[in-house]
Amino acid sequence: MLFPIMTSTRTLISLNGLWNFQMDKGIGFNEKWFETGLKNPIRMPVPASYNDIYEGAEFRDHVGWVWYEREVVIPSSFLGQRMLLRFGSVTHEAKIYVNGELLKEHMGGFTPIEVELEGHVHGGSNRVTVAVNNVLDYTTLPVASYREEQMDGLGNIKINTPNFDFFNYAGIQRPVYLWIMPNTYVQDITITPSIIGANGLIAYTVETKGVADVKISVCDEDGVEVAKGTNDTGEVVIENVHLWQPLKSYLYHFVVELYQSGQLVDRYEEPFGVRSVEVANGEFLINGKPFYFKGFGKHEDFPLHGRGFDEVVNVKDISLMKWMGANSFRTSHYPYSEEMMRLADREGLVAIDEVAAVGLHLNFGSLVFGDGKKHDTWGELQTKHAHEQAIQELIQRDKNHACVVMWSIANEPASEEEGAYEYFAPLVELTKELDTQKRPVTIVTHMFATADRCKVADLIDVLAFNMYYGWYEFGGQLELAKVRFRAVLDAWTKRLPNKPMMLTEFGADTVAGLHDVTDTMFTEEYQVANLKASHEVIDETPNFVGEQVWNFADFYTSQGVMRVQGNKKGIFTRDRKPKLSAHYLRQRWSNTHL
Ligand code: GCB
Repeated sequence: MLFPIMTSTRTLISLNGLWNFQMDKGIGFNEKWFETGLKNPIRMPVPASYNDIYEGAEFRDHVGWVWYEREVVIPSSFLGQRMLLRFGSVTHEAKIYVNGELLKEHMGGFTPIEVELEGHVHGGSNRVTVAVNNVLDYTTLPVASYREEQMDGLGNIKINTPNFDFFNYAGIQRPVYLWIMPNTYVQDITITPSIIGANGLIAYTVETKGVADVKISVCDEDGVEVAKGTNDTGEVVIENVHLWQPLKSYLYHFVVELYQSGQLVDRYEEPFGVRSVEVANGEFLINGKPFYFKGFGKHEDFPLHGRGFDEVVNVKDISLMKWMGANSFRTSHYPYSEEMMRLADREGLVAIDEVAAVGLHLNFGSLVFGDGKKHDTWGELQTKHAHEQAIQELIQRDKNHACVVMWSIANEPASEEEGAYEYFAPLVELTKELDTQKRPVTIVTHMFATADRCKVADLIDVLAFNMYYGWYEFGGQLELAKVRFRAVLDAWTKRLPNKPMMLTEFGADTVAGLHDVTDTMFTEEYQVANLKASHEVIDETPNFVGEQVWNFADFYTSQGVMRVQGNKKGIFTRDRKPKLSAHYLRQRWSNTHL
């Protein structure tokens, strides 16, 4: 899938800005708001999560449908061309109407939606209406429990409880565009680079709509053409190739032009990097050199915007990561905006790209906070279809990104329960089959899925652990935590001596400004001590290929007795001020031995 850009043959018009907005208490579809227009709209910025824009729990915690609407003026000169309405994402379910007509339905809140407009719009003013539903359940990714209950005095209440630890922000959270292009057009480009000696070998496939002659060329960063071809599928060689390297990126442009009778009809440019990724002998190799992941699990999360796209925050976050000596992040726990992935390509940040498969564990916490029953996670969940779709859409969208070095197809599933292997084996296979670059695949596991219990470890290329010794186990007892952590890792080394392993999460909740001389949980000093304790252990462990701290910044969550206005495991506060640990990590990560 192509990222929306302007070229000499394509026009891109932003539809960001203020849209009309209305909450729906269950009457919108009956009253046909898509036909009548919204009756009592308020103003809503797009892109943004709607939850924190207006006051009141009823607004923030609304469960169900909301409606967005705006007029889109189409110049008559565009009619007859291909017109796309393109949403970076709509979270989680969308029904998109144009002039009252339902043109698209989409489920899955973190991948783009394209709506073909030709034949459904006229020159002048057209009305776009988007009904957005934030309900999640046992069939969706992420996973949540959903039920309706009759409550005295309140009537029928919808209770939607996330099975994950971030706020269920929703709405039109990424940019919206009108994209106009010729009817004969480049539909997709797949680039598969490899390195042969000093040269880059670029295998490519160009998909087109309509009959045209295809010309492709590769341009370097100075705009100089370094390779060219005339087929829609083939290989070209870049001599003396500049490699894309972690923190030292180099991006070529793959330019596709379509010609009819010698006339240019469409042109598209895709940036790409030449690098190799491989797992061998317990190492993670980028361009044949061992790579050690230093960085974070993150969230798209910021005050007021919620999960809404924010270029300022993205640039700042990458700048802060570089300031710390970090070289990587995981898109925990859902695909991030395409703009962020392009920025990571440009800045040389390495990414583990994750689908929104979080919450696939029905026994985590259910004994304390849930219904107290023992569940059969893989028997009860019905996420297979959503999961396949999520993997397909992620790879379709992100396949050409140099920054993506590994796919994560789930976070903390019930990998220790019967049925996990059978659930995941086909999904790992699907991921490998779809990715022409054959990047490594991982499943991020939780700390209780130990080496003797985990059923998916043989399926994956890198063991990616979320382990909170010194927090969820042996909190405040770091000497004990180290002993347990060491034993757990030793058991993994014994089970899979040749598999690289890394931490994708470790850390401690820390309230900025809280201090103590003797290590005490929640203080800034304890966060440092906790990280140091983990470092002591992993530095002694063979085949350890990286550490990503949880989390880059504090982030908002559902309310609960474990969360103080959100999750406080950030190394930065939610508004990006450093805690003590930022300075400690900066020192460690600037150390070249890692
Ligand atoms: C985890 C989850 C992450 C949570 C984190 C925590 O293991 O993957 O989503 O936020 O723990 O802080 O508890």
